[in-house]
Amino acid sequence: MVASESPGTIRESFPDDFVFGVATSSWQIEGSSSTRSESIWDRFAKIPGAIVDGSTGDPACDHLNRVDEDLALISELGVGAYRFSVSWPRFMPGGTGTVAHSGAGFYDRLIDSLLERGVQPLLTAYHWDLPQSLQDEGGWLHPDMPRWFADYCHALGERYGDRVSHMATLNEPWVSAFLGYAAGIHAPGVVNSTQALEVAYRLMVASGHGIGALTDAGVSNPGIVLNLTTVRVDQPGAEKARDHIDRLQNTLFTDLLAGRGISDEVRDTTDILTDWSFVTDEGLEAAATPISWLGVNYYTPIRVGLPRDTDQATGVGQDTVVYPACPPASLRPRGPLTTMGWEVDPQGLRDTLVETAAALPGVPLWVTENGAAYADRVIDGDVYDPDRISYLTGHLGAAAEAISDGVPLQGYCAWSLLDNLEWAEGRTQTFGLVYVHPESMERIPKASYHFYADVAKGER
Ligand code: NCW
Repeated sequence: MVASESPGTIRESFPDDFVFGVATSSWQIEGSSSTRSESIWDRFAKIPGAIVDGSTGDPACDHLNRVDEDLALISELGVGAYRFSVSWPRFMPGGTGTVAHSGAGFYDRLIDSLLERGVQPLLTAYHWDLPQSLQDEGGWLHPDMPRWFADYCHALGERYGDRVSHMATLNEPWVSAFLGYAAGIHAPGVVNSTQALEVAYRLMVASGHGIGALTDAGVSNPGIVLNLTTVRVDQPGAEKARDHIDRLQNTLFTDLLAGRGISDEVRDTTDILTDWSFVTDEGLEAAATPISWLGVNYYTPIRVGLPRDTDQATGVGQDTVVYPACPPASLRPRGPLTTMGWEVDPQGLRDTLVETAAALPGVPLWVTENGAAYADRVIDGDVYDPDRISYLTGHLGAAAEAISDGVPLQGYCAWSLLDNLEWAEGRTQTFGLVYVHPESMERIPKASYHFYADVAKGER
């Protein structure tokens, strides 16, 4: 075989300036809840059964006390970026007003230490841990929420904008709206599809105000992170449900960002639940505040089939209840599945990136999360996780192919650095490149950590 035909490394399939990173979020790793105010996830975790194994926000990964060890793990991984979120209840415990000296100082030290190690910090303002005091006022449904969120973002920009170029307002507003307000399986645990639709819109309005505030505070690259995915028909007859799910999963959010508002199809198919009278011209204008980058979290495609177990009263299949007003359908992931039950399909990442680039032309993209949960075991002090390595290999290949398709992809963050508190799944789902013992908190880099380090360093 001649040299030019040799496959080369994964690193070589990306441009030289492409950034490899790793991601976490505050509530999932920090712990030390006594040194911040209460978040909606602390309150939600107290509801019996809300979190499958009864986990609470403590100790999570005890990251507040082990930050040096975790920085060393990031450093040795050799990545160019670390995506983390600021805990709003730690930074601004009252929800509005005063910035907490100690809370803000923790992120100062984290950011400075990353920069000393040559790692670019990517900051997310809101990864689901809303101060409970704001929820008590009405949360994302409160008319003043865009202003409260903008003030919080402005304070973040003032404090860290000199050192952090890329900040995202929200992580996955789809999850906050539809898992938090329709399915009720995430905080605040509301089951009200009408409210879910309104929350989705209001989150995007608040994000637009947040983008404006970050810009005013001097942040050079404000953006947002969405969980987008390609939606496939699994059986003939499921086309209408597919289109509906695609609209509520993807285009509702990308249309608002692109200034296309809320489409007639979304309004028509959901008007049995809501008349959308809460939508205003000012709100739509705010939601379309230009972003300088978009983060895409991708894990799995959605495959839509005919109803399996249709609820006679609503006509909605059990599996699709998170998509308000969905025509009868069920979600039908095909194996291989991760332990989350999520289908493994790297082509889905390529398709998602191509579809997103078409929906938002000219907006630079990052894959801000991609990874897989598997049931890892420690054997003789090591964790061998070939399924995760195979998942990452496939998805990195798909990301490189998306670039060759013309997608302006600038970076990729693996989810996640650590086995952490997986929201309603507690500690039962592990996405980490690093194993974390649930009691001792000992960290053990898995085989996938060493694999990803080789990729980041160009050795693989
Ligand atoms: S649950 C979820 N995740 C995981 C979480 O650890 C992280 O904080 C999130 O950003 C991994 O990445 C995100 N996302 C929710 C996706 C739910 C898909 C459910 C589909 C049901 C139809």
